[in-house]
Amino acid sequence: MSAIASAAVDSPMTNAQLDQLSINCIRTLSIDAVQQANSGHPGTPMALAPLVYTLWNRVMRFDPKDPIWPNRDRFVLSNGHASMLLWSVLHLTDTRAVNAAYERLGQPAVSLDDIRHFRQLGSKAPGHPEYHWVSGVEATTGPLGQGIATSVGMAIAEAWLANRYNRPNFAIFGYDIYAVCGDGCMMEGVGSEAASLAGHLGLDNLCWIYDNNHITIEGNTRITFTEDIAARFLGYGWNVLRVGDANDIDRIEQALDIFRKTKGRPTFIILDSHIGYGSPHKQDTAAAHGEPLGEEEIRLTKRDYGWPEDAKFLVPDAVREHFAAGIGTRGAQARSRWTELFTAYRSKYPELATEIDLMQRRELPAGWDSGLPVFPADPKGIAGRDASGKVLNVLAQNIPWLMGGSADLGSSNKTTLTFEGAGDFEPGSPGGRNLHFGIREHAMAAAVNGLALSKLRAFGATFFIFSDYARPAIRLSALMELPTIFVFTHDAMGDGEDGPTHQPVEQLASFRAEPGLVVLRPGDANEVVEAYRYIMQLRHEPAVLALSRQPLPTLDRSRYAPASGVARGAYVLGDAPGGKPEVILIASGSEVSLCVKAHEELLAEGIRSRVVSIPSWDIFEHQTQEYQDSVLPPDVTARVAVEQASTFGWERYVGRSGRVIGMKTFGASAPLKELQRKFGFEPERVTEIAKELLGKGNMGKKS
Ligand SMILES: Cc1ncc(C[n+]2csc(CCOP(=O)(O)OP(=O)(O)O)c2C)c(N)n1
Ligand SMILES: [Mg+2]
Repeated sequence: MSAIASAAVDSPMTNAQLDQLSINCIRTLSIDAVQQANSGHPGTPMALAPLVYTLWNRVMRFDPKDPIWPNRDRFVLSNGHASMLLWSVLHLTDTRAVNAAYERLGQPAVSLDDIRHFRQLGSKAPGHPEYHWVSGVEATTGPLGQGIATSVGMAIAEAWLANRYNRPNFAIFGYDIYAVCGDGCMMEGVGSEAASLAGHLGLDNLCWIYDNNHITIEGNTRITFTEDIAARFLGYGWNVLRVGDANDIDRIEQALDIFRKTKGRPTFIILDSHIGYGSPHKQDTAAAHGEPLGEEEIRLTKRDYGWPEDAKFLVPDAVREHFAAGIGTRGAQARSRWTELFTAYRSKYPELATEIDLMQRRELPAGWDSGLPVFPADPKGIAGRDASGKVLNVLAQNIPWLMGGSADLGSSNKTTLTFEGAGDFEPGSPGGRNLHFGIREHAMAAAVNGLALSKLRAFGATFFIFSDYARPAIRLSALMELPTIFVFTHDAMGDGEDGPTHQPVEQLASFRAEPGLVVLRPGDANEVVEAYRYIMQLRHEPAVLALSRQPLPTLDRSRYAPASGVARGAYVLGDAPGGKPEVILIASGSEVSLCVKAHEELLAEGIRSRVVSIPSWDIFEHQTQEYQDSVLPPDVTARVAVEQASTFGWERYVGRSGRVIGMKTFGASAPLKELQRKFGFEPERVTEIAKELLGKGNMGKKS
């Protein structure tokens, strides 16, 4: 009879036996799920089961009955391919599900049936951890390096929250962030950026545990990764610890204890492990990384664990009870103490408590949009980035938990919060609202995700062209349905002389292609205001704001439609008097005023022109067909779209017979005016094409 069966039948087990039983249960669930799915990653769950067991059952303050309790410790599985670790532990701790409206539901976050259907459609045990799909997942991971980088934002958030809301005897926020990572996370650039930032900021609430198994997909890391990682993290200013045996749960607990006592710097624990631990033929090989062990090897491995060889998806009652007695009891007590504390806090500091409540539900405080500027008509106008700076400064005063920063371009992006008391978030001084990410765009975007996961409203900024350096994290923002804000200035050729390295071409098209991401390119200062008004009300979508570097004329809204049309994505700015248009000019951003000029010229020539501002395709396409047709009547086929960006995708608005003035090449280094001439962004070019479409062009004349 196996150890588990005999123990269950005979005498009660010792705690050490229960520990081992629980660890082996995580291992065997992982092995069985991968085998059943015939796909997945068994080896790392087998190796890290003791770590995850120790962290969850002995250390973490997490109440499985309320996985969104604000003061819980956070667990991020940055090596997301090891997802079965998370599914196993969420199942064994009986973590409960929460829906998007933040009401707790009765059902389990991950049922045994979900695990049996690992990686299958609809299962709450998908291939990689997915926030918003499975309760208890703190961040979507899978693209290596993202989880650890996101955890830095979570740590910034905790420090900020504690600084703002804690009062003497009221430690409302005081949680830790644990991230587990592997060689891949250590090799990815974003991990290095994030580690450097966390070390600089001295985030002592942050602990990364590195699974040092010397294995990646192509084999032993001696072929790719031989640096001294401890030296690297010491260089970053982290506290570096080592646990030489991933099965030594007491040592693991000690290391985690040292982390909790370490002040002034983050902790990095190097955990030496054996991928595929217990598998006689696959341990320590790349074969254990990403394929099922196979039935025979599973039998041998279970024998090694002292587990019934033929049992599948076996969860002994003793394991469930052991978790209930560990994290279950500890978590419930911690949460109920906190709830009591928060009740007292609410009566003593009602305003602060209300802020916390609102934040948790992603709601905005009363008066959040009061005092937003209204920009008077002005032919000289104001740059999109300058208007944005003014708006952000008003919003941040109205919304105390709105914060963010730039990747060293704050003065160019105009994202610096300059009002009295805005302050900087700095090492040892975590109260400021201005974050300084340094020239680390990717870590910035991931950190912004971490801030948003912590329920703060956060923005990150850089030049639009460098959004490419942040893209993987922005994609995760959309996948996680986070209301993050990315402020990208220098959105076209406005920085003419900097040349093609700095001139975005394909960025708008590619962000527009991203599901769930709201892309806005406002056409004048009042559209910037309305864009922010729209963005701030988003609760589950990230927004990318593309803003001009150069001044754009502020349209006279007594002559043209109000900028509130932004909320519908596209709107008719100006029309021919009385009657249907014969040609439609469509533009976003800096090309809106250009098209307005062309529109006026066409009207003067007796051509019935309509000009449409389309700051956001995404928003427009969510309007009713009726509205869309009212802006772009299907039977008006003479259409010209103008945008200083790739023409890719514009066919959908101009149709087969329309024309697009856009970019088909990279830009060039020259003053903006010359570039506008070279690439055809001039009103004359627009009118010429419009007339051509109407058969009224100067046919013989060369343009
Ligand atoms: C950014 C990114 N690149 C590539 C992959 C594909 N991938 C998944 S796991 C893996 C190997 C990871 O090695 P390691 O982190 O050491 O994990 P272990 O095999 O030790 O669990 C790779 C290349 C990925 N998920 N993300
Ligand atoms: Mg590895």
